[in-house]
Amino acid sequence: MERTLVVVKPDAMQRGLAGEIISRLERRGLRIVAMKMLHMDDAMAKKHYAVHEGKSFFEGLIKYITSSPIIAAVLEGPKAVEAARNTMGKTAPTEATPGTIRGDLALEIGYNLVHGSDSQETAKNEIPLFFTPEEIFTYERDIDQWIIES
Ligand code: IDP
Ligand code: MG
Repeated sequence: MERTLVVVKPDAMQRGLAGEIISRLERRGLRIVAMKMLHMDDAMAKKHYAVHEGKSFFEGLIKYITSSPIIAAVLEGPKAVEAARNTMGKTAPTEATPGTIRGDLALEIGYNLVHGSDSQETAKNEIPLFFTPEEIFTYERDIDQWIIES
């Protein structure tokens, strides 16, 4: 089953939107298989956002993501990467469709509330930065028979 990394970013934590964000992803049908609260330090932030190093917004992005504790989670489901990113909406919230997390709850690209892996390959690289294999659970929910086609 496909997995994706989700991060409830500092602005979402400060605005009390953690429950709302996780709830939207969970209600979509995605299964929470790992979750923790942590405060990312500089080194971890730079590793997580290494692909953006050198870009104009990089320093601001590192300052933002390390400015408050965050919640990291691994969500699982069919096409979990695509499902999570569609539920989040486009990176720039003003371009995100209403009904998405960013389209409903955010305005600025630098305060877009949530992170989601952009491919299965990215997810495989991002997840181990936040979770050890022991922290990721393998289980089924009774309701999965009504969400996931076998
Ligand atoms: P994503 O989070 O939708 O995958 P990316 O392009 O990977 O978007 O960018 C990572 C994060 O960097 C964004 O979510 C946003 O927080 C921040 N970011 C991206 N572009 C800009 C920008 O132009 N200005 C400020 N922050 C940006
Ligand atoms: Mg990205």
